[in-house]
Amino acid sequence: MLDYKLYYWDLPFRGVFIEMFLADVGASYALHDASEIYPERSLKIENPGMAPPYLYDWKSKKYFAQLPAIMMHLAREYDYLPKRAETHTLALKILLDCNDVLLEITNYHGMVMWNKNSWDEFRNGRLADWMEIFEKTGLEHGLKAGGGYLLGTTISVADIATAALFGTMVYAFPVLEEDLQENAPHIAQLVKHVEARKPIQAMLERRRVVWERGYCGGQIESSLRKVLGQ
Ligand SMILES: N[C@@H](CCC(=O)N[C@@H](CS)C(=O)NCC(=O)O)C(=O)O
Repeated sequence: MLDYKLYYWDLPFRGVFIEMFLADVGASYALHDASEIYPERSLKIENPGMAPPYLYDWKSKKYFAQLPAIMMHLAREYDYLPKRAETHTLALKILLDCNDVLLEITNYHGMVMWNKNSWDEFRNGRLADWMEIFEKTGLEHGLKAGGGYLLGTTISVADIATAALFGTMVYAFPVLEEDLQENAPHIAQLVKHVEARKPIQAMLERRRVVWERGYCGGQIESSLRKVLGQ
């Protein structure tokens, strides 16, 4: 019997957060195409959600939507949340930050395509600021040269999410590796550290055969590739 069903597209974007977490804790899951729920059944499932990813938890026989909520559900189940009130709250804040970055890099669900000016402004402004926010948070709470984690001395859901966010971004768009190194060198190191954890490494190797360098898909990914010259 499997532990979970994950409904998502054949893309890393939001799904990779969940897959990295499930790999790290050794949970078993089946991948289902998001179209099995979205859009026709979105309102019919228990705990309805607007859009993928959807996680079905076989133990509770419940569906969950909204990436940060899914990550919190898993983190609680597998004890991947910091114990102290401040860092516990920060773990949720980091998940929400990740989701904001995903929304911003897709220019709010691809409402408007990127052009050189708008992208350069975002890349040198808010994207750089986001990277610094993660860096500063890590340095304040546990990240050091050569080791440590974002919120202390043990891995938490915040580390998996941060690695899923920036690791996927720089894998899909290698020119952004320099931005990460410059604005958040300790986060760049954390990404490598988390991606090198054996079960995560094996999962990424397997999935990247399918995903290749894909990111969020659609016209917005094409416009990102165009402005980045990739
Ligand atoms: N806030 C939601 C966003 C969900 C979302 O935008 N899903 C994308 C794929 S990553 C999708 O398929 N959207 C279709 C839609 O919103 O209609 C979450 O964090 O899970």
